[in-house]
Amino acid sequence: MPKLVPSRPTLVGGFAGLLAGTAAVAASEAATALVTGVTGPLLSVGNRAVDWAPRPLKEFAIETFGTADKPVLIGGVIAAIALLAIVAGAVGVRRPKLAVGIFLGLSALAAAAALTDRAATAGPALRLVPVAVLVVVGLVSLVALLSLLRRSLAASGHDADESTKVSQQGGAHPANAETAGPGRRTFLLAAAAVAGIAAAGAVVARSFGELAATASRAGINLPKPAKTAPPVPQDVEVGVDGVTEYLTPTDEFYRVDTALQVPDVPVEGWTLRIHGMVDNEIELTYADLMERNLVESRITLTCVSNPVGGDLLGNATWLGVPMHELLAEAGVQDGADAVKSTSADDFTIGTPLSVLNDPERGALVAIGMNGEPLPLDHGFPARMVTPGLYGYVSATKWLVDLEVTRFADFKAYWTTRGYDAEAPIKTSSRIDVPRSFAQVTAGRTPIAGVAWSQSRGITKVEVRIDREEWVEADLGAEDSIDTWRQWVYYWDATPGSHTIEVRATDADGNTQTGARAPIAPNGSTGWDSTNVTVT
Ligand SMILES: Nc1nc2c(c(=O)[nH]1)N[C@H]1C(S)=C(S)[C@@H](COP(=O)(O)O)O[C@H]1N2
Ligand SMILES: [Mo]
Repeated sequence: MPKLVPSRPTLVGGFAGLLAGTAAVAASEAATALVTGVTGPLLSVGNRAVDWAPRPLKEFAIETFGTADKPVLIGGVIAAIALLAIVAGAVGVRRPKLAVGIFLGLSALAAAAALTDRAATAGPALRLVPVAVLVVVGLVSLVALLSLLRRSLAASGHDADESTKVSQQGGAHPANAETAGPGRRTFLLAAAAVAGIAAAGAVVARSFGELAATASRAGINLPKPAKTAPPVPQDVEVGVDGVTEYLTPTDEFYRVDTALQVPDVPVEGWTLRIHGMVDNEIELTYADLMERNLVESRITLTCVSNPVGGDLLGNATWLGVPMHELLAEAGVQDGADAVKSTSADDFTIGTPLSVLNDPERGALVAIGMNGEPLPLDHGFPARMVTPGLYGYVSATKWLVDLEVTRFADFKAYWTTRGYDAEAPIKTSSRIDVPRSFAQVTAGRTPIAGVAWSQSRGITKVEVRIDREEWVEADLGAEDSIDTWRQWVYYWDATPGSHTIEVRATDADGNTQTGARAPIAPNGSTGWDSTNVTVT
């Protein structure tokens, strides 16, 4: 039988570590899929990383990767764990206790993350089930593979504990050692068994990973609204190829939140509690909301992290219960000036009470988006939608709690991280066509895009070429002051390279400032611009 005396014990050790780590994580993710209300090690460690990450890093991630920030972060967590598993295996050939130490350290981290995970709903004992599986599968695999390696090294005359004596030439081992020690076959069989556990774990995780909320959502038939949104005016679109669609398809709607995996919130058992400085505490079920006065309205949502020219905004038709009606029913007491809303994953938002209480403003507790129950990504079963305020101060997804209170008495998630407690959306505009560095042929060329100033409305959009005079663009029809407006300017393009800029004016007469401001602490400012070459 061929002996397992690896020519590079460290390399084989690293491979064994990676294999054991993969099996441990896969088995643990499988356990996660089988137990409801728990978060697996990859996601819970990722969630903690999101919360602990310094603000500039989070801003960088949102600005750079946008909605793809989550896969990027999970990829980072996987890479870091894989690296540590390889290191543990590599050092474990000589120092198995250190390998076990590294592994237990990682397990302790996973346990802490699982216990503190905001998205998990199960109790502490259940939350530790995936971690227990991680520890058992990981330890058994790691120790088994390493001891096979070490025994064969020892048997071949290499002293596994003294690296200096290990030959780097696998073929040249002493003949007298060939009688003892497990062979290459035994190690490969063990490795194959560990790989089998990893594969089985992945299959189970995939097939049983569906969230309870997915099934819950599939069973919902939204009632007809008591008040439907008026039809979209004929000419909201300016008819130029490449301009952002007036109504954003749900699957193209931007997503921004701190949850790596959507909180699993089936309507069964879900309630919305309204309390704090109110005369009557209310607790509403999903059925209660469905039976209420449901209104439909189109509102353009915007993220404070949207950089100048960015696409972290979208326009949808929302179906929901007017927030002011719920607050009136609870009976708001004197002295309150804020509503602190909390999500199922313990994310918090503070919103001015005056805005939510204003029937004209039209804030909703929404349960529908574009004719369907809210998608999981966008807050199923219920979320806030508030015209005119950036999402981080107005649009709580997976909403479970509304507390009438005072701004002086609490700090919301992003407020503790240096963002302003109040943040109205700034009047802004974006050039969609021509794209930057586009090749344009001389002659009549549409310059077009969108402009928004939710709760005030856009009254004017101007364009300027090569920093000359501002000229007025044509506006698409206004649907409502709470939605964006398309605009177009037909330019007689002349050969050469040109800079195009845009600015918008709202119904209050505010014209967008050209002064550049970063997204923190209350939203970017500056004119979007694009450079084109005309031939
Ligand atoms: N629970 C929860 N709700 C949240 C957030 C979050 O991180 N967690 N992010 C807010 C932010 S910053 C924005 S811009 C909007 C985005 O809503 P969308 O993902 O449906 O576009 O949700 C808001 N609601
Ligand atoms: Mo946001």
